[in-house]
Amino acid sequence: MRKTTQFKQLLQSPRTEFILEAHNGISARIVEEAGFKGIWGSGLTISASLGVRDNNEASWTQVLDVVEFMSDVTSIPILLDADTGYGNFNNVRRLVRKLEQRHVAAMCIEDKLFPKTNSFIGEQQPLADVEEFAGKIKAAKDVQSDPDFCVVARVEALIAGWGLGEALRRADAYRRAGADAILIHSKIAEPDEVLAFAAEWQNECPLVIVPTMYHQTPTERFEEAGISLVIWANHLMRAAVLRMQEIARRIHDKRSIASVEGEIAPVRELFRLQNAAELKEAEARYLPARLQRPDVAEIAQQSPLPAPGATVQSTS
Ligand code: SPV
Ligand code: MG
Repeated sequence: MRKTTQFKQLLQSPRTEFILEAHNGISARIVEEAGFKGIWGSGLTISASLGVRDNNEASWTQVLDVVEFMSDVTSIPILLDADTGYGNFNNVRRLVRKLEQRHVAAMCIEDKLFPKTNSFIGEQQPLADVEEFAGKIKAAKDVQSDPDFCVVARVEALIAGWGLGEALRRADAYRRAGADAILIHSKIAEPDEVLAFAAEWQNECPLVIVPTMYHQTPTERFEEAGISLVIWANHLMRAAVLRMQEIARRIHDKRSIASVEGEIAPVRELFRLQNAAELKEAEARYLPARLQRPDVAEIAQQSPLPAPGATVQSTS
């Protein structure tokens, strides 16, 4: 099934579905192997992995390069966090074409101003003009060539302190402009705002949430509220940062790698995640025997992941 169709089915599933953040090829593969049906290409964590701020400091083509690596090594759909769309309606049109070429199933755009700031930084961030933002959604829907490519419209009214009424007004305008789903974002520690929104919204189109700040909420409450898709938005990056800091300190302080060896992934696990076994098999098929590398028994024994492209369905 095409990745776009997989993602559309996630949005339209009668159950609450879950996707997890990834920020590069290896983390994307780890998300898929864990059993998730989709990947959140997080603006925050892609920026963080590049060592820059979540303020559009990474250019949109740099983000595209990262998401292409993620897409190439996975067979589940990616919802790319495309911030504000990196410009106006015209930039959004070009972005959609480039995402479709890379088999990215869906994008999320938010009604803030370029360059954006992460929603958890500061107060009362300025919001986009509703009609102008609706035009971006319409432009995206008009230009997509795959009918199942999805546009998720992210409402930042609660983040900016404009209240429930404004959030609903914006969400309705974006739904009418053609959005396939509404992401309602909140930064308070309780789920009250998004649950109040969901109660009023009455499932007019699928709802997506990002419970980073209201993380203690039992998942059943989201299910009862009819939330379609929950995004666990940054947890692999945060896990990796903590572990990398700890291991780096220990190696530095002990001037030795002896004590950490048993606590980190073996080198052969990196080979496995890179699908080294498939290359070995391909060499056997395509290289004359005299030019093949000496057998690396351990790699050859691993069952290879699918060949590049083998599981990635065309979106056209
Ligand atoms: C991201 O993961 O980049 C998001 C979610 O946009 S948030 O950080 O909550 O804004
Ligand atoms: Mg973001």
